[in-house]
Amino acid sequence: MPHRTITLSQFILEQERRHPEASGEFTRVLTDLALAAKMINREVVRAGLVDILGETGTINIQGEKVQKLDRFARDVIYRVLSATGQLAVLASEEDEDIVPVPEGQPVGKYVVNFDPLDGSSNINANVNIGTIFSILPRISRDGNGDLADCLQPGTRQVCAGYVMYGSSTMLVYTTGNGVHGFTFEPSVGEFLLSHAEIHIPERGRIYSVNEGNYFKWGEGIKRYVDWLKAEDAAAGHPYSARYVGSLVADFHRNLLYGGVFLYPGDRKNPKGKLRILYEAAPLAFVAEQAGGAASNGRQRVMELIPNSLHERTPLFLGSKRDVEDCELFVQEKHPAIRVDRRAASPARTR
Ligand code: P6P
Repeated sequence: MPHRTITLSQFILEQERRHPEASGEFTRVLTDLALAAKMINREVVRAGLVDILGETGTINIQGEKVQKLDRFARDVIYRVLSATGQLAVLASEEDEDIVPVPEGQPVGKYVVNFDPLDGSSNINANVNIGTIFSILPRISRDGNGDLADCLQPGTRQVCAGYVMYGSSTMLVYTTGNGVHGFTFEPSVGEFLLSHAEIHIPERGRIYSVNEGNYFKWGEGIKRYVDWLKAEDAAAGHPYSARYVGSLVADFHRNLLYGGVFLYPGDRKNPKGKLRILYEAAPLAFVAEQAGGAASNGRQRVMELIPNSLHERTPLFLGSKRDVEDCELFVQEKHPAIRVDRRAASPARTR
């Protein structure tokens, strides 16, 4: 059977037909996000040329003010999405407060929380960076959306995913019916289905964490990472350490190969670095739909209800069994800890 070329738009329509209960106009939002991603991709892949082109490393939008790439990405997404009539309100990593639909534009029934260009500090090193998005139904009744529309738990998401920009740009998303990946084909300007029904292995052999923070972590996470690194053939340890420092790139690799991404809290930042609304919750939805898990060490990330737009959370994300092990270490309940303690405690003399 020759491989069928399916564009993202064709796939979305097929999914709507197959899952009429899940279809909603949010698919128009998803389609428009893909358009914005193509526009961002064009600039991101050029960014490596800025020195050669003598530009200032910023984007000159139609002769207007020059902008940093992440601000450019935010404006493209805002411009494209706010023209659809689907949105009630947006929130982004680049905006301190919620972003209403522009005056005079129709107000719709969806909310988009997004990180326009996560990891953008890596751009000059030509490391993959990404857009992370989360689409939710508004809860307010009418008029412009409000803060409460954005501050919903991840379980309310109707769609979530990410775009990873690089030599091969991909869009990966879920609407609650599995996880599907599309690779951008510049020659036709389309995202083509390349990874249908992505499933993350139940257990991986990779851990991704910035070990430079090790001495700031709590005992539980220290013990967990030490356990992963210790020689134990029966447990398949040591795991391999893989850390790009770009969330989308680290998550995407672990999604395909299996493994666990860790961004723990520490004594300086008890809630860690990553935000619930537009980093942890959307990737948690993708991870769970691919058969994986996402936890803050004690609770599903999907159930967290943020009190503010930029609220952070410790994030343990990836293969189900690995996230479970991590939770047990954080909660001091993992059987390996008891064995470790028995081994460490001196033999009792009568
Ligand atoms: P650290 C990039 O700045 C980012 O927000 C994520 O993409 C990435 O996972 C994390 O921060 C890296 O943080 O502290 O390890 O440099």
